[in-house]
Amino acid sequence: MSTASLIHPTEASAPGISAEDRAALVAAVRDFADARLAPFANQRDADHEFPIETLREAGSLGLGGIVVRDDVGGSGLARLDACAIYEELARGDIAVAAYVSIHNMVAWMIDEFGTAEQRREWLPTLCSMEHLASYCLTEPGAGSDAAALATRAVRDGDDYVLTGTKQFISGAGASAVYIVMARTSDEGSRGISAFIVPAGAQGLSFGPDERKMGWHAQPTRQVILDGVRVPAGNRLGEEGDGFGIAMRGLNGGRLGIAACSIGGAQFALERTIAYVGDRATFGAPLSSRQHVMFQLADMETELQAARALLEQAAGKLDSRAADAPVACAMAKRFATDAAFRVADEALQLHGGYGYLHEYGIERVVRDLRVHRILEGTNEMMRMIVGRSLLGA
Ligand code: FAD
Ligand code: 2MC
Repeated sequence: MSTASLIHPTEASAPGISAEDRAALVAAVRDFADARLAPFANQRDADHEFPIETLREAGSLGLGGIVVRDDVGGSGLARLDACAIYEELARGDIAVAAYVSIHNMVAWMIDEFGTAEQRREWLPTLCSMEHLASYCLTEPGAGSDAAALATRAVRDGDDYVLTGTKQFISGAGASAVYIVMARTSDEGSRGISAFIVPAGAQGLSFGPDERKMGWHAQPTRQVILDGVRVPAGNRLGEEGDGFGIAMRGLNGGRLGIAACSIGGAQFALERTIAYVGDRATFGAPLSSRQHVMFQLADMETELQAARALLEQAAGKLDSRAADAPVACAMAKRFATDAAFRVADEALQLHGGYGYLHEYGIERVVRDLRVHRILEGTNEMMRMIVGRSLLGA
């Protein structure tokens, strides 16, 4: 089967394709990552290059609307399939894979909560990645406490007028579509609505590209809304539904980030296995030392455990299980912590060479560090799990 036909299954496939088809899909995505991402990852990191043309190629393979229904150009796959795809992409380039995951989160939100008209208007070009998307929840004064957001959307006739500042927005400036969570009343999390804001809207501007530790291959900017007028038809869901929409988007987003972490760490582990076979100290290869062997065994075990937890959470989200948000939080916390540890140990096993840019391991460590912070910090993930245990 060709890549395109794998990613665009001919029959409605949710809640997933067969294990055999998934294996073929994973192989096809791996080929794409090997050819179009991995060879350029270090240079893109050094140059801070956001590879928009490569993203469009990914879109043409069906990676722009992985879990979006196929009547608007989506691939109609399940979360389990999506996680396998993100993992493969991240073996090639974590920052690019993570952006693909964020773009897909936005596309899913429009698919799930949009009207028929909104789906037809926005999704075909998002699925092809001709247009890129950003998710705008965080503000300078509201990160973990997302419901404290202060951006306002005031109804004015057939329009809403949005004013406020969004902080740390991935893809901002390059994206054509922004989902903006804004306050339409003062009722806490129930006073928030979601809006589709197109690039080019008057009053929309962007801060400078933030200088950051990792994720250099995608831009992070403030999104500044100064009296941005959008038609009421750009509201996603009803007034007051915005926080729930944002949170449900993040359930899938957290799976995506977890999968990217596992993929990045898997790359580092594979590099390390090759390295310790080659590198000799005190007259013998590093791989002959039992300490090193045990370390590799633990790294592999941690990644397999993370993958198993992730697959369990993806299955729960696919089947719309009541405890899916908790399972997604648990998987995100565990996988991002485990993968970061594995990447750090991979760097240590490379000795001084691990610290050099050309080996690609220090990039993995830098890129994975932020996965423990964004899409909900790992402390917030513990809050979600802990509250469910205590019934709080
Ligand atoms: P804070 O909320 O101020 O937290 C600071 C620290 O305190 C954290 O360790 C936190 O876990 C801890 N903490 C907070 N409250 C508690 C508590 N009650 N108990 C215990 N510990 C607590 N956001 C978007 O909306 N869209 C994006 O595209 C996006 N992309 C991002 C890209 C990058 C590179 C980065 C760095 C961030 C991005 N974010 C984005 C924002 C990200 O989601 C937030 O940074 C994150 O949610 C944390 O918010 P904060 O930075 O305000 O930290
Ligand atoms: N799935 C579905 N619904 C959810 C949910 C989830 N994961 N989390 C909360 N809700 C609902 C909840 O059921 C409640 O619904 P209702 O009003 O019907 O009762 C409503 O949302 C309010 O929930 P809480 O009372 O738990 O709200 P609280 O203000 O206490 O929020 C917390 C708690 C920590 C869960 C939330 O603020 C949070 O997730 N913070 C982290 C923010 C975050 O993840 N930001 C990521 C930005 S995007 C990013 O970083 C990127 C890189 C793209």
